Amino acid sequence: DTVRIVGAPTDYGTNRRGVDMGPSAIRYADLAAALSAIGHTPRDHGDLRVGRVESDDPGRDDAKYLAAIESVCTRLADDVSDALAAGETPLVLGGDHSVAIGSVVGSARDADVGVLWFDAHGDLNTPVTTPSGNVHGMALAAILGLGEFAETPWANAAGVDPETVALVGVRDLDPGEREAIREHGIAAFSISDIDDRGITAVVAEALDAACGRDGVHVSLDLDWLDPTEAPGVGTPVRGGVTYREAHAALERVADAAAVRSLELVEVNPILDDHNRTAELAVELAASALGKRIL
Ligand code: DIR
Ligand code: MN
Ligand code: MN
Ligand code: MN
Repeated sequence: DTVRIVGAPTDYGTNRRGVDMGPSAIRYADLAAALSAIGHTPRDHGDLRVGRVESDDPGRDDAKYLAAIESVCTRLADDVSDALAAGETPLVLGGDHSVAIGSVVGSARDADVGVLWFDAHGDLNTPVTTPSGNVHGMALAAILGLGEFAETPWANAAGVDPETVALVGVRDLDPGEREAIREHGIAAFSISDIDDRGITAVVAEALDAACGRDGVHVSLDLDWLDPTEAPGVGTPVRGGVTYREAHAALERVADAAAVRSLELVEVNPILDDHNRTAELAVELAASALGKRIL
């Protein structure tokens, strides 16, 4: 298949600078060659134009740079939706996780899709519950239209509701996020569920919970993995999934022939050990897009 690569080099959703270099780092880790090696045709559309965070105004403390994020996500949604209309598989390179708002809005346009959110975090805060004001911690709440995001049409993904998303591997939730999971009945599989039942069983349940007729959008925050494997992230949390668990999860999602669109976010080269987190992101993308050992 043709895989359309779209870079979204944003820094707006987080307070650690450097994640805007993620798309360069992931390309430098030989993304295109890894896709070609498994029979795909990579088509790199370059990066979206993104302003400089240093010269922008955060605007408000409880959702910093939301206007700039709206601008990026609105354009990204169009690119993702255009790629799908052209029969291509969109592969979005972040950037911080706020770019997922654009990816999911674009992927869900005129389609029935589920969302698999592989992350240490829930990203379910709202401007009322956020401890940081960072929109990367609110991306999924925005997509679902929770709280004041009900009034931000550019951020709400059509047809994507609490019953069509699953969180996998979460281990660091804020009180308001736990409340959102309970109140809206969001399928949330914690790292403890993976301890108990194993990654492949958990992924099968997550696909059951959140696979639409037109497949799933896979949102992969590299802080999902243990920081020993993925040190180049802004908000590392100990006790993450292992290298093999991560591959096994994405292989199972690929086996279900379910991947409509994919994104790799939160790779921060400034914080990385050489480029190993970007290299890992490339490997995991290959697993999600059909790479097999035999
Ligand atoms: C925290 C951190 N829950 C927040 N979130 C992160 O700021 O809302 N998400 N790091 O990826
Ligand atoms: Mn995240
Ligand atoms: Mn995270
Ligand atoms: Mn619904």
